Amino acid sequence: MSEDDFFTEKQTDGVHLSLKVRRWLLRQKTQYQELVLAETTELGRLLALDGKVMLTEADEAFYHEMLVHPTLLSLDNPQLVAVIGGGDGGTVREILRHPSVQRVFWVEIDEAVLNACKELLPSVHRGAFDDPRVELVIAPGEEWLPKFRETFDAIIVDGTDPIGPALPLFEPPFFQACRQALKRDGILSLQCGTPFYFRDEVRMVWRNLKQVFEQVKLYLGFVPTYPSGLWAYAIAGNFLPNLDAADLHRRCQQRGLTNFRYYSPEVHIASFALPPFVQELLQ
Ligand code: AG3
Repeated sequence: MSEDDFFTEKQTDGVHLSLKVRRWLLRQKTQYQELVLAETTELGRLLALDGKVMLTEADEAFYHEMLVHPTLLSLDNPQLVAVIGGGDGGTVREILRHPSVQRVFWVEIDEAVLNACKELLPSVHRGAFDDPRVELVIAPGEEWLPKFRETFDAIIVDGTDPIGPALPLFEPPFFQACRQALKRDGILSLQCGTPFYFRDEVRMVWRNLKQVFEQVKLYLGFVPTYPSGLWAYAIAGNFLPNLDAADLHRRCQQRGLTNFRYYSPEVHIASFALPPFVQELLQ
């Protein structure tokens, strides 16, 4: 068995994750990054950018559900949503499940990623590219967003790690732009890495958000193919409602939301309970 049969992410200098590959589907240097799509032996198709796992078919729903639903279910009537990044379409797919949503601006920097995912990851986007509510914009999010004022009910940032080219999406100027582009009770959510290996990054994102928003909360989910599996998300706004599981159940029912793989109202509530080693990062 040769090493070529594996895709390996160097999660840290000393910890690597290797997924056995049955077939390489695409290896391409785009204008922005190195794109890999492959069929793994155990976890379905894999999307990687710059050597980092973005998703596998086996666990992408864990991530996309937890990035989207805590935010959209916190809003009474989300209509206008902006997604920054998320070229595979999984985030947009989950947003479109909310019947009140009228328009999704999907802002992705790399057209090559969009084209590859549209063709090779149909189980992830499930038609999101062709939904009439979706407006696709090819642009860097940090350049596109600043022209909006009090426009969006939610902004969801589905970027790569908060290091390297995606860093501007985790810095105060971009968060300021998000705040201005959100309606008064609008909500921002984003992924911010693993509190186990990426402590400095999680702390940096937390501090940057706190500088800009009245209320910021961190919550956790499990994504087996991401570093350590324990993944942090942040939710921020001027006003974050306190909903209990009964409220969330009611909203899910009203919106016809069933058949989640990871999300549930109980998981939603529990995901905000932070272990001491994570709380320490936020001091
Ligand atoms: N967005 C965040 C992936 C970060 C994973 N990091 C890593 N493997 N080091 C993924 C895009 C999915 N829509």
